[in-house]
Amino acid sequence: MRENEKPALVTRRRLLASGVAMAGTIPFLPVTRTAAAPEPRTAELRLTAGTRTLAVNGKPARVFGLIGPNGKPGITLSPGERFHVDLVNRAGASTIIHWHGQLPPWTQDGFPWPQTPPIPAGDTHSYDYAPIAGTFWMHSHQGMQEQSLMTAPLIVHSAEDMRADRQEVVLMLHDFSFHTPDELLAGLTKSNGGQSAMPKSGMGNNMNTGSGGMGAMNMGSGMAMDLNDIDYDAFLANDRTFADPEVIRTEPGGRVRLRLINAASSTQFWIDLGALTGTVIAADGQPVRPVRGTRLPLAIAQRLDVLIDLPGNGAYPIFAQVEGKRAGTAIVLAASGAPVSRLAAEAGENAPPVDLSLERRLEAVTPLAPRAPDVTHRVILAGAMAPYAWSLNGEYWPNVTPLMIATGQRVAIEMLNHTMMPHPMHLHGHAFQVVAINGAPLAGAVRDTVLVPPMGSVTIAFDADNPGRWAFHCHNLYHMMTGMMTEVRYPAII
Ligand SMILES: [Cu+2]
Repeated sequence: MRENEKPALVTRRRLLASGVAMAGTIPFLPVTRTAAAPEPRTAELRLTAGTRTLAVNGKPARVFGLIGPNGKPGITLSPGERFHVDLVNRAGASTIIHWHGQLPPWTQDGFPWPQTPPIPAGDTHSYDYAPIAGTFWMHSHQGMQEQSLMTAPLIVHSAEDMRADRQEVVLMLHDFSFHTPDELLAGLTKSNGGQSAMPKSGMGNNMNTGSGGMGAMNMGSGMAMDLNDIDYDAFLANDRTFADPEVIRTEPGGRVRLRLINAASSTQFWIDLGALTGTVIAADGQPVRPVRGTRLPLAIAQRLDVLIDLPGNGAYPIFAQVEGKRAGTAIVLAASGAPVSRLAAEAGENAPPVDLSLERRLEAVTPLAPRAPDVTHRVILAGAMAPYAWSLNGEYWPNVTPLMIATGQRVAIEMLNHTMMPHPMHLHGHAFQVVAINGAPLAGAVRDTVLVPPMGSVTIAFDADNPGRWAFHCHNLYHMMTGMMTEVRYPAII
């Protein structure tokens, strides 16, 4: 809630929260606002791309940031409010910000097409479109600024959100290195797997040798899959590490809507609710039929909304453990007044690879209407760790052949992963439904990012209703930077 909004009724919860609101949390919503519903906002909201300093492992870290009109990261919109934003570039470098999962006209998507170049340092660019409600995020699509934390939450409230008596908590995840993104990429692409600036156990080995390095996991078939291309210095939850987690005060016995956002550049997590059980109610901002769980896989760029009923007066850590590692990060939900002790040591065992166990259980509340596809594109995901390069249909961005679609078509894209890496695939400008996994039909979630596991396949379908040029890519930043991106294009777009 922004400062100029005056709710008619301030609940006990809201009072409780207002004293402890910290970066990454959204202050409570009023329960009753019928008499005081704000007029639709007409003025632009200001979003500033800039730099800031974090403390990570006791050392200062200079990173980018996207600061919204209330001085906190990102933007939160009220029901019916337009995304009417002036993006002010104070980052000292050109930038362009993508509104991940939102469905604006393509010229406002925040992707550096020739027609929509990056915003020069010092300039301001305006956006104005009707957003869709849910948990979304924003990140730079310029170079590797995303790795330097040019990311923020983008939360669009629905009318139902405003009626519900529940505390909203945003948990945004990052991977962090004191090396520059250029150094990290150079460490990966150095030929022959030789000594790099950032040695990674197992890197440079043949991917099928099952060398057992930190980043390799045996799949039980004698083959090893590769995880975690980069050895990061820290993993962050709302910019904080496992050793120094954010503590969010809650109402004893209250209900929390946890908005999980994996904003990491190259890391997938298992969300572990510990002693709590949650109910997943949305994936990538789009409502799904409720699914209960305590350990939830979260691929790069994905979001999950989870309702949690807090059992009492305790303190409850929410862990995010990196796949293939013991390491991770956390936040703590602690009842007002409850003592918060130091978190126990990190997990005793490496987490398994993030998988499609949850994806298989998800069902969209609003699925696509039944219809056979008018066009089906098959896309082969290829590449390897050595040499480090990744492709779609044998092509490396920007030298690609667009996948052509036309307005009114039902489009299917069948993605076949011929690699030993998982690839979180993201389509801009459209929400798609997951309609098959490994060839088995499914009436799955409607979302914007889906994981295609090693040697697996996933088919998505969507209605072509947003003419333009749209990026379609792996959301592992280093895969994208070495080629794993193509274009989905409508005809007659120039
Ligand atoms: Cu990938």
